[in-house]
Amino acid sequence: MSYVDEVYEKVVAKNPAEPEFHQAVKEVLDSLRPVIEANEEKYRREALLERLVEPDRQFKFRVPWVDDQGQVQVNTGYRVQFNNSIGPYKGGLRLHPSVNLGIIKFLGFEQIFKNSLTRLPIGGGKGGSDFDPKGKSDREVMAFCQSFMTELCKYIGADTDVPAGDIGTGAREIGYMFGQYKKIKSVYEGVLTGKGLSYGGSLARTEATGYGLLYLTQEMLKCNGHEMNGKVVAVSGSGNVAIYAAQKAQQMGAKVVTCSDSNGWVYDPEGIDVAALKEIKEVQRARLTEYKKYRPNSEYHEGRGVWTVKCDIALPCATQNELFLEDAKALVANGCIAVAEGANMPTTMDATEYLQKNGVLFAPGKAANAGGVATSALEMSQNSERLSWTFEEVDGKLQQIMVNIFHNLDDAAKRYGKEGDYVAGANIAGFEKVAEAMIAQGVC
Ligand code: NDP
Ligand code: 2IT
Repeated sequence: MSYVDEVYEKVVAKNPAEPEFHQAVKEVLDSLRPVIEANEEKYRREALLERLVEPDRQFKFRVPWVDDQGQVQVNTGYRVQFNNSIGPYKGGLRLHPSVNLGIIKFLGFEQIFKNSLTRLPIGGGKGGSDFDPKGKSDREVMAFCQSFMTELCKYIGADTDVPAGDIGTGAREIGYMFGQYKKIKSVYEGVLTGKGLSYGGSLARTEATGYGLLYLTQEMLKCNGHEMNGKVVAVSGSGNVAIYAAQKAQQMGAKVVTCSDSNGWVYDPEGIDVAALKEIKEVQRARLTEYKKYRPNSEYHEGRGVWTVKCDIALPCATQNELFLEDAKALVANGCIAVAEGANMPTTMDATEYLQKNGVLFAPGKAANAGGVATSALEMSQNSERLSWTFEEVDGKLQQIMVNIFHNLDDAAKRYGKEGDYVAGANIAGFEKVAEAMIAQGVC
């Protein structure tokens, strides 16, 4: 059996009931076949793949807090420190009832390669909790965040592990967590990114993932003879990534006609009103059913259905495994030319294969959504030098990083005879730097 297949089998056997982690590992290992096969004996002796798929360490802890009725609630917290061969662990904190160890491990594993692709000095990690911020008062969210950080603060630090936002964790949650870290440790340091601007946050971090997604998509289109201007775009999700992806797509001259949340989706044939979306989601923290009040000509549908709308470009920006084979078939039948993942692993493996086989340009999340973590790394730089850069400076660096990432994957794919396969390109380019650093640092 090949080394790659052997390692994958071991991962499944050693980590049962973690299907998302298996999926993320399989996609990466399948892409790495040509790289590993070219040097199989060396990698096998180094046990490089075994070391890569085993987190450095993982923490699982109790998070007790008191709700507004005086009832004690208990959630489970996680932090997986996956790989710090190229820099301190870096990755978001997901707060969603579906969170479990397998989901955090899949996200942490993806983060290793994503962070490597940014070419900035950040390793891979991820954390979170099964806490659901939806419907909670600000005081309840604060109580949870303080309890979560009371334990998490033992394992993180500006040069050790720097968490940030993800699903359910935005500026409010980061603020409460930062306050608690500072109170316990008495250290004012850049231990979290995505902070508010008044206490060490970076301009453009809020916009960065969505904007970065569009900068990379535009470069991919340009290199394949297309442009964003005039395109019809379907976006899923209506959170941080979706909102700023829609905004930048519109600034580039495209028309975004959909968005969604976990209850339903909106079709707005005249183009999504981003200001209304921001008001509903960022200010009111309400559901998408409210959107029709702002745009009477739009349609709201219960359930899923974004990918059935005719579009040129699809940007899944909600969560993992939200674009299935049947969706891929609908997109291809409707003439879609490009799919770029704003979320982490939103496209199932069979859907990805179908899109690629049918000539759809496909940018995987670990490249396409890397603008968020890249700008987090820029926030870390600003915190270290105790200075803040202008919006234009940060945004300019972000654009350059996203363009470089695209060319980095494009080149890696070509080097291994896989021209246009940006999934393989991203995995190979991300792996090369990490593998080199791991080997240089010896067996550890
Ligand atoms: P938010 O919490 O701001 O928004 C998430 C959006 O996705 C909401 O519209 C939410 O709907 C929807 N959603 C979440 N879970 C589900 C689900 N199980 N089924 C259907 N819809 C769901 O998160 P972000 O925008 O920050 O994150 C979106 C994706 O982007 C995630 O995959 C995240 O890992 C990834 N990402 C985020 C980055 C960042 O900087 N924030 C960076 C890189 C990637 P509802 O409100 O109903 O739950
Ligand atoms: O998935 C991701 O890259 C994020 N949630 C952002 C991580 C970060 O450290 O900014």
